[in-house]
Amino acid sequence: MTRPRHSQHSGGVLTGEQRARLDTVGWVRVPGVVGHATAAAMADAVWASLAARGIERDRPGTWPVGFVGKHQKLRTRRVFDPFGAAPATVALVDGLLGPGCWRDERPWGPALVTFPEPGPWTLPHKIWHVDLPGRGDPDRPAVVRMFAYVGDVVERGGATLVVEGSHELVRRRVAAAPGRDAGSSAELRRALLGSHAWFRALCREGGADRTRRFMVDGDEIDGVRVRVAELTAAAGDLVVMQPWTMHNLSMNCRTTPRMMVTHTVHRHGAADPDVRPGRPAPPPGRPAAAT
Ligand SMILES: O=C(O)CCC(=O)C(=O)O
Repeated sequence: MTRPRHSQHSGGVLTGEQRARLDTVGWVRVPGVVGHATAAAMADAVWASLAARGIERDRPGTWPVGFVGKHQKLRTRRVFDPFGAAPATVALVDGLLGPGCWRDERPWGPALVTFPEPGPWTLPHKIWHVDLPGRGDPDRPAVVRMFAYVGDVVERGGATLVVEGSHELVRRRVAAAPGRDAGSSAELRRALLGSHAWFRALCREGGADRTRRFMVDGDEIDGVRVRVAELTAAAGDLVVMQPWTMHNLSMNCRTTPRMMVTHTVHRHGAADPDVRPGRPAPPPGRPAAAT
């Protein structure tokens, strides 16, 4: 397998092995960025906000099904900011963007909350997307994309899904593109599907044993291993994802809501990379956000 070139900075708190994993696979977990008590206080705030909408923690009968949005007030109140203030996060972003090259003033969020829904858990075919356009220095990402965990998120429990290796395929496209402009995020998606049967099959309904095909077997494309992984982690953890990684939301077939937060930090002076994180529209056949 061709090894991607490493970005300029080392990744701060990341060990050499973790940094290599981030570059090769596209994501890495940083455990215990905030303590359990801090994460639990955030979960309490989410539940208090949901209670105002008639969704009660101790009464699952009041729970909606699937993804629930509109947590802007929590963000405005900076409920999730302890993730950003944590020394491990600061060291991580320093390591990736360079000390003094960024300032994170925006409130942490948005929150990603998915309530349980009936199974069986299936691998989605719609909504696979890349947040950023394919522009800029291919070896010096303009942003750090992170997911933070307010509660434990286990397999089949609504974790964000990523296509490992997809960031490297995009990086090569950007490196090869005239003016280092490989197009918008929608164009990147089209290009990946247009060039590789594996991506086309991932984004097409049906096919035998999709979970095995895409999450276990994966494929090798131009020497890059691609595979779908679930970003599972424990309350208080952080996952950093290479910004050109194709990803998606997933069904929560467990018994408790999935509570995560996503956040992006921008490098000073980078042209506005037009990051569009957050939840795309739900696929047909899946319940829309209840509130
Ligand atoms: O809800 C999720 O896990 C997906 C989040 C997402 O697609 C994003 O933050 O860009």
